[in-house]
Amino acid sequence: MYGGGNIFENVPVDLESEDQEKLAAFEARINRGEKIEPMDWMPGLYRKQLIRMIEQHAHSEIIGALPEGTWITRAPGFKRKLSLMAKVQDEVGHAQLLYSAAETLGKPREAMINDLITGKSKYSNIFNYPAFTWADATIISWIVDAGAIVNQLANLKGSYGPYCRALDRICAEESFHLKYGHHAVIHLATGSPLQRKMVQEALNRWWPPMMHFFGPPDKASVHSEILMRWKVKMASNDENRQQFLDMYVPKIWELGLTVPDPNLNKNNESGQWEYTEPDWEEFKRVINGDGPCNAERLAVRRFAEERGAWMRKAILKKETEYVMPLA
Ligand code: FAQ
Repeated sequence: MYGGGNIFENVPVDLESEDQEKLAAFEARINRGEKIEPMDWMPGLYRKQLIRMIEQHAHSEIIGALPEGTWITRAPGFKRKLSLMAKVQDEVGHAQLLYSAAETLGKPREAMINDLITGKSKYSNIFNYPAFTWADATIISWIVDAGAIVNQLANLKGSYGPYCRALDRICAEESFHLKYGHHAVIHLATGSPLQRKMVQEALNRWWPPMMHFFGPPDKASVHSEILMRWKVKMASNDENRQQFLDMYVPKIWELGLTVPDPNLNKNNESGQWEYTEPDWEEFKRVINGDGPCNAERLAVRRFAEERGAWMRKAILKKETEYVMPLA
């Protein structure tokens, strides 16, 4: 809908061929804590990395609406239905904010959606797993949102203005989701033996993908070094994983639930959590399209894209001039 073309295709992405004076000034601005805005000079690699990351984040929000979305009609009671519907709607809204932020870097929204539905772009591993029961939906709303907040609260202090402003609003909304999710999990965890069993089983299912959620271990992370140097990522994958464990394992235990990892333990000397390394081969398969629900998730998006085409055509006037958003 916006965007004048993919300017990202024509920019250099190796730092040697950048203007070294401009690069030094750019890095000095970042080190002073200034925000970089869309029309400011930036190295091609910064642009490319931001598009990759923000676009994947936007796709994750839109695909992330699907596993919970299927539970709206089956949520127990009117209040839960209302809350879940509002939450799912928020997630789709987050995707819109993020697509706008990515568009400021020059990649049109149509190209991003196309890369999603053709399987070219990645999105979060976690949304490729099924939500079998109502308890799965509550665990997503609590635990997955918790992980998302840990990551995004760090990154909202980052260097790219439009992304940080989008994250600011997203985090405020996510914190409502987290409260709703926690409330729904407490209800099940303090309910009948069957409800407790249901929520424990759901936690067992979501724990391994949740350990993957923060990305590969730092030593295997491809992009962290440059993203942290340029203050796009404000905490490493392992730091975020540790912070999530620190904040949420005690809350899970408080509810009398167990974490399905016999080796999970906080080492009091190092202050670090020790855990069983999740299956990173499974992670790779899932993020590369071969998880339990990848095909289904993309089929839903493709269907939505095809069904909505007439509407987009109808509302776009031929003479409209499209501008790149500055978000
Ligand atoms: N899933 O070098 P790194 C949400 C890929 S929003 C899939 O460490 P990086 C809201 C990575 O892309 C959740 N792929 O990568 C919600 C790269 O592949 P590439 C999403 C992953 O970028 C809640 C390769 O592995 N959040 O949940 C994952 O430095 C409830 C190498 O990895 C964001 O997107 C993964 N988990 O760090 C909605 C936040 N991890 O591109 C509904 C912004 C890694 O070279 C319900 N993103 N990969 O082909 C980030 O903070 C970072 O991009 C990371 C990954 C931390 C996700």
